[in-house]
Amino acid sequence: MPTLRAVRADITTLAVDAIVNAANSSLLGGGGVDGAIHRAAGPELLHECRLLGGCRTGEAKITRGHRLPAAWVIHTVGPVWRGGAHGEVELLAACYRTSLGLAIERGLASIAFPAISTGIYGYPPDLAAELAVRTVRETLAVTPGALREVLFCCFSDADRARYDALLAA
Ligand code: AR6
Repeated sequence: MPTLRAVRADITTLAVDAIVNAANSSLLGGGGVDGAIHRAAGPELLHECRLLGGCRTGEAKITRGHRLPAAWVIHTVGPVWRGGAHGEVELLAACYRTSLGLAIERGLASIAFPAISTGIYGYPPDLAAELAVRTVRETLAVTPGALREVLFCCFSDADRARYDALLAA
């Protein structure tokens, strides 16, 4: 079973095999972590994303990391929070499952997730963190692969504390 760990960092600085991007369905960039990743990766990332034909909510697509320290970027599209009764839970879980699936399929050893959907898309951070940790644990328990480390990349001290508590349980 890979190690699960929370770190407080700008995800664009992490030297892992793959970082996950909380993108939108166009895959053509945006604000938040998506904007930061495109700025750090350089224009070649956008060129590669243009060839992907977008991405549905809950699904994921992989590109090179270009100028990032991470070799790969896994772009996933989280749900917009609309109160919780519109499939948000299942769609957010699918983001973690499909992203891990791509990393495992490629034989990657390390991956870092941001707190998908908890910024501009408004998903309550405590519910999102609980779901993220549970889904990653459940997926890894049933998927053999080379993955050694899964990082939850937190952008605030509050999120870091949340993930530390969940991971200690
Ligand atoms: N490193 C790590 N985490 C970050 C960084 C960073 N550099 N920057 C922000 N976060 P958001 P969403 C955290 O809004 O809610 C974009 O426009 C942030 O604090 O980036 O899934 C896309 O194109 C929060 O905890 O993504 C979509 O249109 C988390 O990353 C839309 O936003 C996610 O916040 C997606 O919204």
